[in-house]
Amino acid sequence: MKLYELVGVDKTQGFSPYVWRIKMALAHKGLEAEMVPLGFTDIKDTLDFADSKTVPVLVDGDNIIKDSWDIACYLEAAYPDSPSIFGGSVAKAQARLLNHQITLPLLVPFFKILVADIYDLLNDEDKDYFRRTREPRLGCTIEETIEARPKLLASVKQNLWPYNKCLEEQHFFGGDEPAFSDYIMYGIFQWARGTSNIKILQEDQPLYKWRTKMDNLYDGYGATLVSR
Ligand SMILES: N[C@@H](CCC(=O)N[C@@H](CS)C(=O)NCC(=O)O)C(=O)O
Repeated sequence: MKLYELVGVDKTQGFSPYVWRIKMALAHKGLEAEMVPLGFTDIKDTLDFADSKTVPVLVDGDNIIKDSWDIACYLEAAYPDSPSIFGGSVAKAQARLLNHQITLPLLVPFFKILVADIYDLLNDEDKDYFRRTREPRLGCTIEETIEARPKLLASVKQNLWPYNKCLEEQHFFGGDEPAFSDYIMYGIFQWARGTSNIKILQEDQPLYKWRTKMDNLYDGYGATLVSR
């Protein structure tokens, strides 16, 4: 099995939130994949065979799967005898909602908070590509996002409220045990950990304690990503 992931200059430190979901899902199922590190400008040509412009892409024998949600569904169906990633069809339906729900309140502001630090991790060719593609989306230069960080951090903290509240009442988003909903959320915090030293969570928050539990899963797999 091969999993294609996104890296900067350091090819050992994959930082894509979408790839981390799948890394955790593979660990959940006790599966191992060979990681294939790609820079932003490698993605298009390398993943042409998969008809994908983004990572993650998973190759499992003759099966080529793109998009993190579809990869999770594939793993669940292809490996029914190992622990369920979703924990049942209702939980899967709810994870699908979470997958979309986090986009505007979390992924978008996280991206704006992290974008300048992500830029710093890239090689020169990827830096050019990243600036050219991201600045039109941001509506400002990468450098100008730094000024907006305090405001964005305040809105992220507010948008994290339901997730903190939920974790006051249960151990994981999956309930008593971690499930794909947890990996979707954890991917966002891995993205932040691997790219920036900005502190997003406070020690007294349920999400902070949950992240520590997530770090400790599967022999501390998530914590192998170096904090910036
Ligand atoms: N919906 C996709 C999104 C994947 C995605 O956006 N991946 C980013 C890395 S975090 C990517 O490969 N971007 C390539 C590019 O922007 O050129 C999924 O869930 O897999």
